[in-house]
Formats: sequence, structure tokens, C-alpha cells
Amino acid sequence: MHPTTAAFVATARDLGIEVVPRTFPEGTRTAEDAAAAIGVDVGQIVKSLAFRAVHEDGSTAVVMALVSGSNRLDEKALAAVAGADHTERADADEVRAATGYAIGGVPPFGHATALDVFVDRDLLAYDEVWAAAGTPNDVFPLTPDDLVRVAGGTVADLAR
Ligand code: 5CA
Repeated sequence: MHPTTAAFVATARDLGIEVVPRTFPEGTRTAEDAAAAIGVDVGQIVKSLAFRAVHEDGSTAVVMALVSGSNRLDEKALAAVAGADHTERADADEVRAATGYAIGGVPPFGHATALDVFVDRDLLAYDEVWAAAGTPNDVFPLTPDDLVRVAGGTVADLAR
């Protein structure tokens, strides 16, 4: 197992979930790649998207949106639920600093810093969803209920 994925599994165990990752050498960097590799609906793939929430007073905080692979994130909805004026896409360095992971492998929880997490309600329609396990080749299945619980997420209507 890739050491980054092994570290994520250990972090997840501390958070109360037994993660069993699967490795796909062909790659799971995007939701479409992951769905094709695993053989599930793209809507079952959890995109872990980091955004900069910009508040009225100019302060910023990175927040995490967990979005169904078949949806486009509505940034206005994210800003509203995050109590921000607007949001901006985090850049690669910010993603790495806030989550501890590189784009393409960012897991939905177990981040390097405490991030507010918002979960796309459409993910709750599935019995099982799949998320990144730390690298662009490793993913793991879980129930939407576990996703919300372990991420400490707030369920919201995030699709546009
Ligand atoms: N492993 C897959 C499926 S679980 C995965 O991580 N998908 S993802 O959607 O969570 O991560 C890829 C996302 O990172 C893209 O949808 C895109 O929104 C974002 N991204 C890609 N490149 C950049 C970049 N240069 N800066 C900021 N965000 C980016």
C-alpha cells in the first residue's frame, strides 16, 4: 500500500472508521476516472473540493465541499452555508497545506487542519459511495451516513 494511503487508513481508524482502500493502477484522479475504474455510477464518487471562504470582513478560511461526481458545485450555495460572502477555488499549495494531501487524492476527512465540511445532499441517495484515499490511485467505499458522521459534515444542497 502507498505510504500516504496507509497513513490515511491510520488517521481514519482514529476517527472511528475502518477504511479498506482499493488501488487502481489505471488511475482514479478524476471522478470520471474513478467511476470507470471501480465500475460504479459517477454520482457515487465523492469529489473532495477545497474552497477559500471569503468573509465580509475580508478574513478567509479553507472549507471542504464533498460533492457527488455527477454534480457541479454551486459556489453561491457553498458560500451561503459557510456563512461567507463568496468562495474562491483553493490553489494547489493551499489544498496541500489545509488537507495534507495533493489534488487528485484528497480524502473527505482526516485533514491536516480542522476544516468545516459540507456534504452534497445528492450523495445520500446511494447505498455506497467512493472517495479518494490519499493518492490519485487509491479509493475506498463507505456509506453516505459514515461520510457525514466521520467528516463531521453539514448536509446541504450544493448542486447547481
Ligand atoms: N481521486 C478523485 C476521485 S475521488 C478526486 O480526487 N477527485 S476530486 O474531484 O476530489 O479532485 C479533483 C478536483 O480537484 C477537480 O475536480 C478540480 O476541482 C480540483 N482541481 C484540479 N486541479 C486543480 C488546481 N490546479 N487547482 C485547484 N483545484 C484543482
